[in-house]
Amino acid sequence: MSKIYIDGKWPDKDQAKISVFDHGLLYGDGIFEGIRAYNGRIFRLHEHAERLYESARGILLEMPMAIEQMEKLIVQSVRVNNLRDAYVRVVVTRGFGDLGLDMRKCKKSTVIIIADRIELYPDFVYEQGMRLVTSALRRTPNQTLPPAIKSLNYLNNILARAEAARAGAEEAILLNSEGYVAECSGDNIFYLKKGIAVTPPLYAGILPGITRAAAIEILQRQLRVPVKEELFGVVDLYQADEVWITGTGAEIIGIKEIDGRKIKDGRVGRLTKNLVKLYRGMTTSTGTPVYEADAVAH
Ligand code: PXG
Repeated sequence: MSKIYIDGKWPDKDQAKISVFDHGLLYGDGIFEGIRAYNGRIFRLHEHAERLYESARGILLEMPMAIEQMEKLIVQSVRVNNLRDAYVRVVVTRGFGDLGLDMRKCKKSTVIIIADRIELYPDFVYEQGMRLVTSALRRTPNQTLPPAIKSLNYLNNILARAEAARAGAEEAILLNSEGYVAECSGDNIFYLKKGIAVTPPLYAGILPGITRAAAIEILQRQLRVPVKEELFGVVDLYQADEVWITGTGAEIIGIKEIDGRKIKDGRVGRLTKNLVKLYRGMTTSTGTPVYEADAVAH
């Protein structure tokens, strides 16, 4: 039975419970991270921890431990469950309070760390590409709760994803309130046109994806492809040479169709295929070791 970290304890999965008065449940008042471990190493652990702590600062949430301690617990969550490939979900909520909105009633935040096996997308998705549709919902604007904060309020994204599924697509594109492409419901987005890779800038109102940052590094350093962060519309995607999405769960997936329009010949592009391969090389050869044997092996 897998063990879950909750506030200093490691109960079994079926005993891992929180209060119905937790403001994470009552109001979605909290933050989270989704992190992966590959072959006994946690990919970009420090970047994920930093984003978690930035999210906490953004919502006035006091973290009950130092970031170094959090990183140790994340490593431990993979180790106590004997996993080598894992998906780690860190959730920090405002904690137990009363039924009002007042966060001062919540005396201590709740920290939950779940390390589990990961559900991968099937191989054919990487080989044949994914379908996207543009959602009628807009990405929550920077003027409200900024998308850079990975908060527990994912309902907008969940509804966009459901809309995509009902239209026969796997992911939804969300435009920002000005109508520029922001990102997908749980992934960032890129396109390639005439040898230049383009992705929305952070000010478009997006989550600063850790996979996005890794993809930019690979494009610039290994593939020598220039990357521009600029605003664009959905038509730029329709007319692109290649489109791909990036995310911890998805890694890098090529897009074959958007809103019923084929991207080029409707097949995953050559650059996207190279990116997928190089990203896999990066995830399996770098990262924080979970077990001592992996620490000395490299
Ligand atoms: N945009 C949004 C809105 C996200 O939630 C990403 C981009 C990609 O970021 P990273 O750092 O992962 O490259 C995310 C991350 C899942 C899952 O189980 C993934 C996310 C959120 C919730 C669940 O795959 N996304």
